[in-house]
Amino acid sequence: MSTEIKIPDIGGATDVDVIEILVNPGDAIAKDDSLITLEGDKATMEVPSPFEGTVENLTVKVGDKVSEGSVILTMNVSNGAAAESAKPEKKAEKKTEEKVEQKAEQKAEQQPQAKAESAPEQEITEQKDGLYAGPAVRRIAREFGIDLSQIAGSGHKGRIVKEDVQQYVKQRMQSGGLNVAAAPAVDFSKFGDTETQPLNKIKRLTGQFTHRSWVSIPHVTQFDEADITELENFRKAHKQEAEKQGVKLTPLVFIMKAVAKALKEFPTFNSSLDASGNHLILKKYFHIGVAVDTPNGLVVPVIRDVDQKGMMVLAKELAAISQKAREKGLSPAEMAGNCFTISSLGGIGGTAFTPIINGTDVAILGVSRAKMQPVYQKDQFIPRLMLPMSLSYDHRVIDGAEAARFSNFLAKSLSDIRTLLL
Ligand code: CAO
Repeated sequence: MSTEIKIPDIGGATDVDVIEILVNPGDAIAKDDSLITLEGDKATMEVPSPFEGTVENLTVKVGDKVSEGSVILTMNVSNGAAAESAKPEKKAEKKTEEKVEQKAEQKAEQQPQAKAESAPEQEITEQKDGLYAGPAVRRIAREFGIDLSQIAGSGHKGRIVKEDVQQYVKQRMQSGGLNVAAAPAVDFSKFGDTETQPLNKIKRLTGQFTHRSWVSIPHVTQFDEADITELENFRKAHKQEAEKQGVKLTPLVFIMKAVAKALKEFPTFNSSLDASGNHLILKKYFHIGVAVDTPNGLVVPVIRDVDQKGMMVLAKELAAISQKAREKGLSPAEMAGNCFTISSLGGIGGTAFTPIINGTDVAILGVSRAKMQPVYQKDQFIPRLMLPMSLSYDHRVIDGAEAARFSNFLAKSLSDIRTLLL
């Protein structure tokens, strides 16, 4: 018999948010199984099924607002249950999170031998994911982006209790901060003259971001070289012409273009992990952050849609945004939305370095100063201009072989200028 299942008496609360749908069409439901979870101002509550039967259609979705009497779903109610339903209906019990938790705790304490199948315990703790955890614990996990399946429950029959979640968060924070003792305060003036200067805001923020990235991302750096002899010839040939248009054509512009091409070829590099760390978000746009050295410290403006822009446009944008970064400072919007970052120290010097991944990126390319080197080709050493590249990547997302392929691709693109210009 097809029956509409409605929101029972929820203590007069109205327009309460539906935060979880716990069943799907076709699911066989026992009486008192939880159907949906609601979140009011003060509590979360699960709505139990008044009957046994099979779910036909859901009429609510996450984010809907419901009140007493709103239809949640239609259910094909089993015969026995239908007969049962003819009896005076037991008023649905309102389960605030405190009540539910308390009930479960009391039960666990009073009846340690209670069977796992016992109906009240299932009603309170088990849901579609097969994990035993009450609504309050689930809500905390949701708020902190925690995957409950990662937590071993210490409660009765492996139930996950609030303390388990707290302990998990504590452990994660400690491992994130490496749980090392704070550096001792040293009075350096004991050893000679000193002067104390406060760190400016940019340096303090950069410190926080790079520290977080350094301790929370397993970095690996892949070193490689690109033969940019042809690229440099092309650049020099067009430098003056570009200058007439007020544009400074540096190797970085070609590198940006080659990176956008490589990101298209290797989509994993154009992604971010979500907050839970269990999903990869692949981006369909190609915005590249470029580290800029300013008198106040390091900032990373983002050049948008690099794949769609020509060299001259990119060179103009890079010059304008790095000048703004140095003279006026950047707005948060100008530093947001990066997919990948390039840190070029090529104008200054060095042979290689290990760049730290920027924010939610999964990789960063460090570029050092190109140098003429003897390269063995066709049975002889010939002078070629070689560009050192240092690709740091997040090993949770990218494997070494993939990084080596990305790096090879990048080197090949840079060594064949035609592929970049086409
Ligand atoms: N190899 C050899 N020469 C290079 C080169 C390379 N890899 N990269 C740049 N050059 C040359 C340029 O061609 C230019 O020479 P010419 O004037 O003769 O053409 C000169 O070095 C200066 O370049 P530039 O630094 O003005 O321009 P750019 O486009 O290479 O870089 C910018 C722009 C904003 C990235 C750069 O000025 C900058 O701030 N770099 C520092 C980034 C940084 O601090 N990274 C570290 C982050 S971690 O702390």
